[in-house]
Amino acid sequence: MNENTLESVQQCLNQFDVTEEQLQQIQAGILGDMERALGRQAGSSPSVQMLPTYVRSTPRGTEQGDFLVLELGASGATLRVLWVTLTGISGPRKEPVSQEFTIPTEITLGTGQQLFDFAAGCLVQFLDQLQVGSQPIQLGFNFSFPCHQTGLNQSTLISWTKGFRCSGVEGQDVVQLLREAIQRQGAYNIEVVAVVNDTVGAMMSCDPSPQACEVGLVVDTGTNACYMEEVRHVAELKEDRGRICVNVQWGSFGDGGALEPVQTPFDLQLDQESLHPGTQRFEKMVGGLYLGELVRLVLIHLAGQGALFGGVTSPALLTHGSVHVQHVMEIEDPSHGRARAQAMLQELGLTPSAQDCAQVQRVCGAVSSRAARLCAAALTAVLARVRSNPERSPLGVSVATGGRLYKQHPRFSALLQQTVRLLAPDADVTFVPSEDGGGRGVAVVTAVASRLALQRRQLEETLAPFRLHSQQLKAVQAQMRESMVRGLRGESSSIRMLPTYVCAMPDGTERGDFLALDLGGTNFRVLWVKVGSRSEEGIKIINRVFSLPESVTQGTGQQLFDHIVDCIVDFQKENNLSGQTLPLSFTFSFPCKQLGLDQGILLNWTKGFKASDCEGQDVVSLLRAAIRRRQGVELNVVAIVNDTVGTMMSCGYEDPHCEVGLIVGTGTNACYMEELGNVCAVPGDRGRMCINMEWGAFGDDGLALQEFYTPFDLSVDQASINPGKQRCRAREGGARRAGREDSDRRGWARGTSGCGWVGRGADGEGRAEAVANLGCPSYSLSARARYEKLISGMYLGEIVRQVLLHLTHLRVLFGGQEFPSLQTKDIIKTKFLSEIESDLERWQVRAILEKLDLQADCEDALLVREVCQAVSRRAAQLCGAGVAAVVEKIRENRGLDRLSVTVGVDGTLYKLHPHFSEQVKDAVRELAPQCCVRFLLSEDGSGKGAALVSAVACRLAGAAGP
Ligand code: 0WK
Ligand code: BGC
Ligand code: BGC
Repeated sequence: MNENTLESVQQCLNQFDVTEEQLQQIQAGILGDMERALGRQAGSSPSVQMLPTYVRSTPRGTEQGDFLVLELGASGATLRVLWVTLTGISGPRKEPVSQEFTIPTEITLGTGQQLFDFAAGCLVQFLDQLQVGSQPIQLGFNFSFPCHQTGLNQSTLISWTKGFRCSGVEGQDVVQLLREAIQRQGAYNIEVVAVVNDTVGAMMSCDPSPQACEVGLVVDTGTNACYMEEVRHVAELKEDRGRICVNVQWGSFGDGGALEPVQTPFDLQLDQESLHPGTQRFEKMVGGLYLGELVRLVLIHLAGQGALFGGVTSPALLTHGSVHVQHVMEIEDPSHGRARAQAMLQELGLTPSAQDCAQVQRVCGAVSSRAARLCAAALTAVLARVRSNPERSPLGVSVATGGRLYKQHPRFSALLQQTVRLLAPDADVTFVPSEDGGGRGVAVVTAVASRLALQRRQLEETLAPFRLHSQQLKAVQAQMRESMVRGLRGESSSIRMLPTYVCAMPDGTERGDFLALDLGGTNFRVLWVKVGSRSEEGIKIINRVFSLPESVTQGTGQQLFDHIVDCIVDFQKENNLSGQTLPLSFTFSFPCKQLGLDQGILLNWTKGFKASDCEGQDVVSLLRAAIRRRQGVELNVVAIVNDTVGTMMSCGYEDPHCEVGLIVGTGTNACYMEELGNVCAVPGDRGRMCINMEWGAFGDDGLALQEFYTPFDLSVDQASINPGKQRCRAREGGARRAGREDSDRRGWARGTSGCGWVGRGADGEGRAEAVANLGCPSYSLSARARYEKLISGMYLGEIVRQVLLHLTHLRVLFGGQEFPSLQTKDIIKTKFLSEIESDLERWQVRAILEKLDLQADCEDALLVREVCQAVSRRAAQLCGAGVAAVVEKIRENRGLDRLSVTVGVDGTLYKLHPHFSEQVKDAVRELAPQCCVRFLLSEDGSGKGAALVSAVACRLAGAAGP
């Protein structure tokens, strides 16, 4: 072979020579693309994809169990099935059983269904031989194509690569497609629990000791890598702590033109004639599927120049794909390569000379060397990312290697490693051959995924009782309606339906200055309310919030009311009202049996209040007594109002359609304008009266809500200040009605049929007896408030805590670590739910948990959010069912087809929770479709409403305010 020929061969092969500088540019190009892709910066179009794999830790070696692994696409048109037994840290290592199947071309280029049916068929064939019986089998799917994963078991194919182009798969979840194919086989109970890229399988198959691999490299028909990245750098995940394995998908590097400086005409021709022109440019210079083709194109070129085979080609040589990577690898074998070259060329119908064979070897060498060096440049870009993580140990990096080209090519791995040392001299890299082609790694990921799947099932089982469906809500609505009617009739009912003696809404003519107290919500407030003309001054409010220490709310009644009077006096002083006797309205947000506007017998405390000597007493008298005890103070208590009534009045001042008051705060309750004719406890049947439902106790009679009470709710109830000790000792309606006939407003209590009313100062039992004798179908002092404990802010946090404790016990949460703070009652405030359920990123949720000394990872944070969402959503739906029952009652009272009504609302849970109010509205829309319900948030709370109640009373009584 003459010099010219050799020269023209050399000239041709020089094109495959990539300089160190070019390699560094490629390394920098890939690193730049990696960072842009991680950042998901708008407008940037990086050519590597950086796909999160949801593998969040390198193998721990603790995984155990038998797993089925299906490998598709790692080694060209073959499919491999493996049975892998993981034996944990201590168990003896078991070699996987595997079988390889060749995929016919008509399948790799056919429909997706054909491909997945073929795969499922291979699984059955394999399992038939293995005789695994009918036990449930967990499968890990090693799918070596670019996929966008949203979890370990959800993966959408972005685009086919290598020799595959099945229709109807791109953009689909390949796990679902495989599940459907397995179902079509109907042979085995196989659960697909994880989908893994082959690079991840390679990385995870490495032994964690002495050092876990943090990079997975595959060079087979295709090429790619993955590595452990800091999760905070992966923009699409919005997390701040921990690591996640990222599938680089470097095969597409250069699809934007970055490789043009090193691409040869052979690369361009190969790409043009490939299955996916214009894509996977880097892979087409490195991957085994293409190296043989590149060699073939060079041989044709050199033959065309007369530099080889005497310028003769053959049909076989001119045939696409006739030279394989296997040929290349064998030809480069230092000892047998030359003979192999001859054999191959003869198989291609050529008559090669010895020089031809030597040149062919050089061509193979040039093509594969470039591939190894380019691959090294890409790998050093990945190593740079791994080593850029400050929190990472300074130790070297272990790279798991896989793929037939890397493993079997005589020089590829050595040249690659040599080039890595050249390009990253200070990177202490260890190359670790992956086991079983990554099959073990896929089984490890499957083990992790099945543990997570079990946790997900346990979470779903735990939260299932909180997920209410409309039938259940309709039942609650109907039961609430029934209890309302029974309550109005004075029959046994858990909903007391207490008359409030508020019979009219404000009409804007009210005037005057009023003092108002607002007790029973989060804050105790004293207010000075100036009611002016609606068109001019409107209503001006000066108020002050006063703290109510537990020693007062759970002390004696005298302490409580003396404290209240102290606050009033302070307020009067601050506002130069001392000595003025303004009408005072008392918003007292507890169940009171009102005997008049200014007389209300406290039936029982709720919401953590427990002041003694109050239940069964007239609260207004207790306040007046405290005023009397405070020398020199004159106060004219004219009305006691429930906060629902205050809220309705306050909103009614803005919107005359407002006829319902709703509170969802520390406690929950509602009131509404009922036809007087339906209120058995109050004489008269013309006009309307506002009824304080006290719906918090709904279900206390055990006739409703039973099915909703989870063990968590029972624990909260048991630990609450008023656990459900007793059930209503109902009296027949008859007796009650008897009492009513002969009573005057005050007489009601004095009815003959046992409606005696106990003087003040009676002891507990007597008091219970007294209340029972009060003729109201209510409960003894410590009613259970079942409905309230499923809905209101005082309890939601505790329900969440109970559920979190349970999930921790199940090791679903916090890795089973039992944090002392989670044992602490009331440590989870309902505002915590509101924060966690607002649109916070995972890391922000994690930060909130840390404030509670709960060390959580971002997965935990997501689970905690799901628990909060389930608990608050149930509360909102149950509350919505209650509102639907009320507005439907009003609609039917008025015999209307459609009702438009406004509900005045207040309460921190309704106002501050990000989704609660909308969920209540959704439930009302669904359960009361014939009602058009507007929810009007109360400004200034119910203190204003209470003042309006006095103002209306004064207006009705024809007495102007002082
Ligand atoms: C503000 C009202 C007050 C009511 C409270 C309920 O002015 O009367 O008791 O809302 O909401 P909470 O403060 O319990 O969340
Ligand atoms: C695929 C990668 C895969 C690589 C090695 C490429 O064609 O896009 O997902 O990891 O081949 O098999
Ligand atoms: C009380 C009601 C009050 C509601 C909202 C409940 O615990 O029994 O009277 O309206 O809380 O504050």
